[in-house]
Amino acid sequence: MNTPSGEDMGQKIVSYLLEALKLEKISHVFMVPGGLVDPFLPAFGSVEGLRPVVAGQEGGAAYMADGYARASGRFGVCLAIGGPGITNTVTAMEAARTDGSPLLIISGQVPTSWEGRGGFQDSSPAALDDISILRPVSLASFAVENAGLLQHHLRACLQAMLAGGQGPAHLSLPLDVQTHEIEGRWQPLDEAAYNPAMVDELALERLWSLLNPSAAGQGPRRIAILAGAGVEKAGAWDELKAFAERFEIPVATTLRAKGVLPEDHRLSLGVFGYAGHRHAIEAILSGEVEVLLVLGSGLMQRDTMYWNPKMLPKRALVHVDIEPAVIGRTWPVEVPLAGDCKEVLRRLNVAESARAAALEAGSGERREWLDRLRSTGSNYFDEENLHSEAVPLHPARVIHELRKAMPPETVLVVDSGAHRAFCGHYWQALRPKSYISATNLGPMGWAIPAAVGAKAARPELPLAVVTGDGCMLMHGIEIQAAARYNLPVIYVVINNGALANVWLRAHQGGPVPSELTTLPTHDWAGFARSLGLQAATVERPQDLAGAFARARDAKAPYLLDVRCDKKYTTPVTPYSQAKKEWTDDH
Ligand SMILES: Cc1ncc(C[n+]2csc(CCOP(=O)(O)OP(=O)(O)O)c2C)c(N)n1
Ligand SMILES: [Mg+2]
Repeated sequence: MNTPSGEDMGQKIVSYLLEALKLEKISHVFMVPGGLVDPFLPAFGSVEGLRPVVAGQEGGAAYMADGYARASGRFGVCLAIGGPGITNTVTAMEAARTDGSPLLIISGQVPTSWEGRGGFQDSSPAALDDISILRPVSLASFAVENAGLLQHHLRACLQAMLAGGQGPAHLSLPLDVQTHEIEGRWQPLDEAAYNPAMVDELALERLWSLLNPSAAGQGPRRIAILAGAGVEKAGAWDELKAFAERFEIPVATTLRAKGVLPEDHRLSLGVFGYAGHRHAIEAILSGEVEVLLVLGSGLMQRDTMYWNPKMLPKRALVHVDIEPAVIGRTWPVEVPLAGDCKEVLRRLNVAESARAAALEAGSGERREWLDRLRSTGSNYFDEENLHSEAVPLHPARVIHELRKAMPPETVLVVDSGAHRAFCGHYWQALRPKSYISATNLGPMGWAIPAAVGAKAARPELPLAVVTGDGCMLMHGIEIQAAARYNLPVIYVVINNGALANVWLRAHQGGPVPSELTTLPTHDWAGFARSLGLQAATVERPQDLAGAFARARDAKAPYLLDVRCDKKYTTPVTPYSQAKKEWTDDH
C-alpha cells in the first residue's frame, strides 16, 4: 500500500518513476533523449544512484538494457521517445521475449490533446500506435493515460516481466502526464517476485517415486540432466552441482545456459544442441538414457537438435519449469513439474539417504557410463583447430587463446554469426552466468551494446565480447558507450571480410551469392580509436596471447581487430545432420 506523506506530495511523475526503479535496485537506465522524454532529463539530476547511459540508437539502448537484465538478475530499463525511438526497439524486445529476459521499455508519447491530428512523432493509438506495435513482442504494453494509473501500470509491467518464463514489457507516458504530480512513495515488489520458490508438491512426489521407487524393483540407472536458462535465472547453480555430485548425474546444458555447471566439472558433458559438444550429443542421443531430467529449458529447436525424437528417454521424460505453458509443449512428459528449479533441486538435495537409496544405488553405474563416454576422446569435434597456425587465423585458435588469457570468472558476451558456433564449442565457460548470448532470435550486433549493459551491472567481473565484422556494421557504433562511460569491455572482432555464416553456404551457389556475402575488410581498430577506445590489429597466431594480455591489463575499453579466414566450417556437423533428418511428419 502507498502511504502518502507530506514530503512526498507533489513529486513529478518522472521523478517518482525513476525513484521507483532505484527502489527496485536498478542502477542504470539506457536511453536516447528526445522531445517526448524531455521531462525525464532534469529528473535524472535529482535521483541519486540511478545512472543514465546514453546510447547511439534506441536499438542499442534496449540491447544494453537486455544485457544488464541478464547479468544483474534484476531487470533492464530503456528510455526512448515514441515513434521512431520505439520502432527502433522492436528487435530488442523480440530478442528479450524469445530468451525470456525482463526488459522494461519506457517511452514518451505526444500530449493526449494532440492525438490523431497529424502531430510530429504522434504514435498514439490514433496514429502509429506504439502500444500495439510492441504488444506482440512484449508480455505487457500499457499507456499511462492519467497520473493515477502510473503505479498500477508500472506494477503490472514488473509483475508480467518477472513472472514465469520472464520477458519484456512496455510503458508509454504522454508528455502531459509526465509533468503531472503524484503523491506517495513506491512500495517495492516483494523479493519473492524476483525469486519465486513455488513448486508443484504432487508432481515432486511423482518425481521421487520415479527416481526412487519404494517397491523392490530397481530405480532408473541411466539418468541425465539437460539444464537450461531456467536454472541460471533461478540462481540454482549450487543446487544443481550438489544434486549432480550427490547422485553422480551427468549434466548437459543448452547453449544459453552454458557454464551453469562449470564446463571443467567432472560431471559436465558440455553443451547439447547447436554448436554442442561431443559427449553431450552422444550421451543424450544414445538411446541409452532412461530418465532425462530437463530443468528450465523451453526445449527450443536449437536446444533439441531439431526436436530430435532420439533424445526421448527409454523410461521417462521429466520436465521442470517455472512456466507451466512450456511443459509438454514439444513432447508428452511423464513427470510435468511446474516449479522453481532452485526450490525443486533444494528439496531433492535435502532428502535423507533412506529416501534416496535407489537413486544412490545407481551412482556407480552412472560413473562408469560417464567414463565410457569420455574414453572415446575429446569433447571437441576437431580439437586440432585450437592449435591452428593458419594465417589468416582460425577462429577456434582465437577463442582458445582468449580463454587462456582471461581469468576463470570472465563473462563472455557472444554475437550472431559463425563466431557464435566457434564460441559455443571452443570457449570453456568456467562459471555459472558467465556466457551471455541472444540465442533464440540471434539478431546481429546485439552483443556489442549488450556487453555495455552487462558490464554496468557487474563492473567487478572481467568481460569480453566476441563479435563479427558484419555485426560491427549493424551496431558497432555502440562501442562509443564503453568509451564514454569508461567501461573496460574487451571487444574481439572476428574480422573475416564476410558474413561468414551465410557465405559458408552461399558461396557454393556461385560468384553472385559469394559476392553478396563478402564484405570489404574494414579497419575496426581505426574505427575504435576514433571513438576513444584503445585498439590493436592482430594477424598472426603467435601474437594473440600478447594482444589479449595487453587488452586484459589495460583495464580500459579495448578493441582487437583479429584477422581471420572466412573459410573454416563451424563446429555444427551433428546439428546440420539432425537438420537433414528433420521431416514434417514428426
Ligand atoms: C539482424 C540480422 N540480420 C541478418 C541475420 C542473418 N545472419 C546470421 S549470421 C550472419 C552473418 C554474420 O556476419 P559476421 O558478423 O561477420 O559474423 P561471421 O559469420 O563472419 O562470424 C547473418 C547475415 C541475423 N542473424 N540478424
Ligand atoms: Mg564476418
